Amino acid sequence: MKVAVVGATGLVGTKMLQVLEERNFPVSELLPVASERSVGKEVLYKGKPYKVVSMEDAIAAKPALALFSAGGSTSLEWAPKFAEAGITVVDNSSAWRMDPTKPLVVPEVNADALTATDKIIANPNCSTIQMVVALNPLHKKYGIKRIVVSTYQSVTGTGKKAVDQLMGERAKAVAGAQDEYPMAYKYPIDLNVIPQIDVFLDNGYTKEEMKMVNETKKIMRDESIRVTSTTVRIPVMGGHSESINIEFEKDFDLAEVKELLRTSPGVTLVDDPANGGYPMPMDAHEKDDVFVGRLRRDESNPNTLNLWCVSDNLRKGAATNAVQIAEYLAAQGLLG
Ligand code: A2P
Ligand code: 11C
Repeated sequence: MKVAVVGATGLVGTKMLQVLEERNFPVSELLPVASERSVGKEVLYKGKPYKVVSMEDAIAAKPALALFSAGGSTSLEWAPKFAEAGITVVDNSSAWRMDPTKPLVVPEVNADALTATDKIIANPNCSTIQMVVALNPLHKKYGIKRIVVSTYQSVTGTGKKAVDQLMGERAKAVAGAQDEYPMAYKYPIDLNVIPQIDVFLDNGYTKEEMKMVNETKKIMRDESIRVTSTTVRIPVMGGHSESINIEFEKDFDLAEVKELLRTSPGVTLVDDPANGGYPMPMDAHEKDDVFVGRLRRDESNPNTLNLWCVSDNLRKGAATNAVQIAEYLAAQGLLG
């Protein structure tokens, strides 16, 4: 299958190439795409160099599939052009997620929403993906009434510039390095915590927080689930962490909750706190699962559970989820 990766020089695009390779996706011809300034540069796939091509040349080559991760405005402009040419787009930006005509998919939760007529498919926000993978099995069994989530998010969610800021600040603090580094955030991130991810909206929440609210309801197909979120950037690289408080309709048995999560696809239960067993970004890094632990009853409220969940935001939160959508489309004969 001919496959285009749009944004192939970026953090997520590079990870998409890595995940396609690792999972042995049937790529017969790869078309890496990036901005005009990168056309002609090379990216590596399966150890071989591939030249970056322009958007126009990628469309003309008529791939069956295009994985997009080049920002919202690029997707708004270009995804419809690919779709019109009959190319199925899986888009990692926020451009199409809340469009009622476009599916927003986490395969473990709602792959059945996909049909052959879907030409633009939205990949959810990373912090939403890991939360719904962990919570959907519990929602099916006990019915979620309300979610209160606070996040601890990796700088990799912002892109390469933020990684360079963190590493630059650290080198300066530790070794007195004088090299210039970019500022992806308004404030230092090393030895700091920034309670702002993306821009503030009129209701006082950030865009990232409202993504978690709105995308969760759409993916879990339940507008009645109440969600409130506080999203926070921390000086970490391996993945996003989330403290989640969930109030259910029905009461639960804690041992049953653990068993349910232990056997759910895409979830790894790490819950042995007495022996230091709980999920951490350093362990989730470069893994595809969502790691869940610190399971305990909220003793302040009936039918309510606390849990801690960690996942590599560039993998399950972005590239792996997109490739899993593509694998589902291919397996069901929904491409081309
Ligand atoms: P380029 O490297 O040429 O700028 P990140 O989120 O890590 O910064 O990556 C963004 C990705 O999106 C990069 O591959 C970048 O390419 C690509 N990109 C940015 N703007 C455009 C555009 N207008 N058309 C195509 N690709 C774009
Ligand atoms: C972050 N979640 O960690 C963001 C990055 O809507 O796909 C992904 C933004 C998005 O900063």
